[in-house]
Parts: sequence; structure tokens; C-alpha cells
Amino acid sequence: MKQVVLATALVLGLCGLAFAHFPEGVTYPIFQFPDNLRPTIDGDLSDWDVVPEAYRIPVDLMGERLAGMTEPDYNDFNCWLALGWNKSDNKLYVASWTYDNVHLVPRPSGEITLMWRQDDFEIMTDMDHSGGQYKGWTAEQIPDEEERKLAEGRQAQQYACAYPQADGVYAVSFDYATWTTEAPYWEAGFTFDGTLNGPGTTTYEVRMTTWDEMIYYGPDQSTEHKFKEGEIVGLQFSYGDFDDPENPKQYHAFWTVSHQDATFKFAERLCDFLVAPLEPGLAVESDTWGRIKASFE
Ligand SMILES: [Ca+2]
Ligand SMILES: [Ca+2]
Ligand SMILES: [Ca+2]
Repeated sequence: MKQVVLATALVLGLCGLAFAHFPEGVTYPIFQFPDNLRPTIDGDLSDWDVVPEAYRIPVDLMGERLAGMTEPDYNDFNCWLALGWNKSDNKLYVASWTYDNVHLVPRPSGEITLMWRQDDFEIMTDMDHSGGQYKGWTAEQIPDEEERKLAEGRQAQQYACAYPQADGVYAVSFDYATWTTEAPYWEAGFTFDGTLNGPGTTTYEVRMTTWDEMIYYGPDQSTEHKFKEGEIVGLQFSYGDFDDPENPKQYHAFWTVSHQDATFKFAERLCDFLVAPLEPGLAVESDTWGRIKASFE
């Protein structure tokens, strides 16, 4: 087994030569949650009110890649997302809010790999910021079937969420791992307020373990990413918008933070995200709160 793993690492190393990231010149910050302000993972995003506006990524900063829209129409689709991290639990926190005029989530029960073919929210992670191909390997590129399976999602990962779903499965990772979207590596809360096949708002709130190297056999064979304050990691987020209940597999629009295509395959097309230091105001506030609490004890 060890030889198989090493051989694949060599293939990946040779392919991972590109480092450009998008949008060019843009770095988005990941908010550092102090321990006492970590959000509860329940789909209620009110505990994200402490996150300053500068950390939010609204649809206005995203690119639309399929419908030719150069700016958002809030009556058709609106969204924002925000990222957080915490030093103590070493987790990535994700909050997403969307309004959609037609919320279409008709995925048949059991067909989890079709998660993307409906109104979904996609998360891509390249934690060691290496770039390079991370999915969609062909037999020509990696002839050995098992090595090819190992390479899918190994050095970067793609996840999708959609809510609600007929079979109660709300997330999938597009590789051979089933455990990366299960507790304790993935916890999520979702809400939908509206009419299915009609207008509504959806929230996704996720706390997830991130991986420098994901081996689909299990967490013990994989390497968890350790967040370092001030480092840059590769992340990317997309929203598919499907609006025609009569033709549910037809994209209406596709909104993406990186403004790039094929981010499901090439990690160098992901965005730069800064693992931010604690906001000075919050650090003072939590210190002060600690002292006040201590004075009552
Ligand atoms: Ca919450
Ligand atoms: Ca729409
Ligand atoms: Ca839609």
C-alpha cells in the first residue's frame, strides 16, 4: 500500500506546478472566532453578526459563468457567504445565505453524486495552496485504477450542499471518501424558508475539518490541515442556480467567487484566503468580558 501512495504522490508532484489564483490580486479574509464567540451550527446565522462586514462576500463580488450576466439581479438570485476559523478546534466555519426566485432541489433519493445538478452551494479547499489538478483524473494520466481513486480529492477537495433533500442527505464530497461529510469531520445546519419550486431563502452553516492530504481510506491515513494565523489557503465557493421546474437539469446561472471555470478540477483556479488574526476590538472585548466574569466569580 505504501508504494501505491508514494507513486501517486510523485504523479501529483509533477502535475502541481501552477500557482496563479483568482480573482487576481484579491485576498479574502477568514474571520478568527474567539472561543467564546464560535457560532452554533444550526443554520441560524445570527451568531455571525459579530463578523465584520469586510469579511462577507456578497454576490456582487462573484462572477456568473453560464448565463452571461455581468451583474446580479437580486430578484433572481442573491447571496452572501462568510468564512471563519478557530485556533482551539482548528476548524473552518462557513456561513451562506441565499435568496432564489425558484428554489429547485429535485435530486432523487440515493443519487448523492447528483447534488450539484440542482440549486446547490459548493465548497472547494486547497489548504496547502499548491494548486494543480485535484479531480477528474483519466486512465491516461493515472493508469492504475486504485491510484486513480486515491488521487481524486487527495490534494484538494470539492463538497456540495443542498437543502432540503428527499433522502435527508444534504452534503457530498466529490471523491471516494464518505466520512469527510460525517461528524466529527463535518457538522452542518441548514434552513429553508419559502416554497419549493418557488421563491425562498436558504442558509447553510458548516463546521468542517480541512485536509492537507485526504486519503479516502479514512482520517487516520489522511493529514489534517493545521491553521496558522497569517497563512494563505486556497478556497473557492460556487452556487448553481436552476430555475425551470419543467427542465430541472438545465442551469439558469452559475455564480462563483473565483470568476473561473473548471474549479472542480484545477486548484490553481481557487481563491486566496487569509487566515486572519483576531480582530483587535474583539480581542479586547473578550479579554474584558473574561475579567468581568472573573470579578463575579
Ligand atoms: Ca448558528
Ligand atoms: Ca434564480
Ligand atoms: Ca434556482
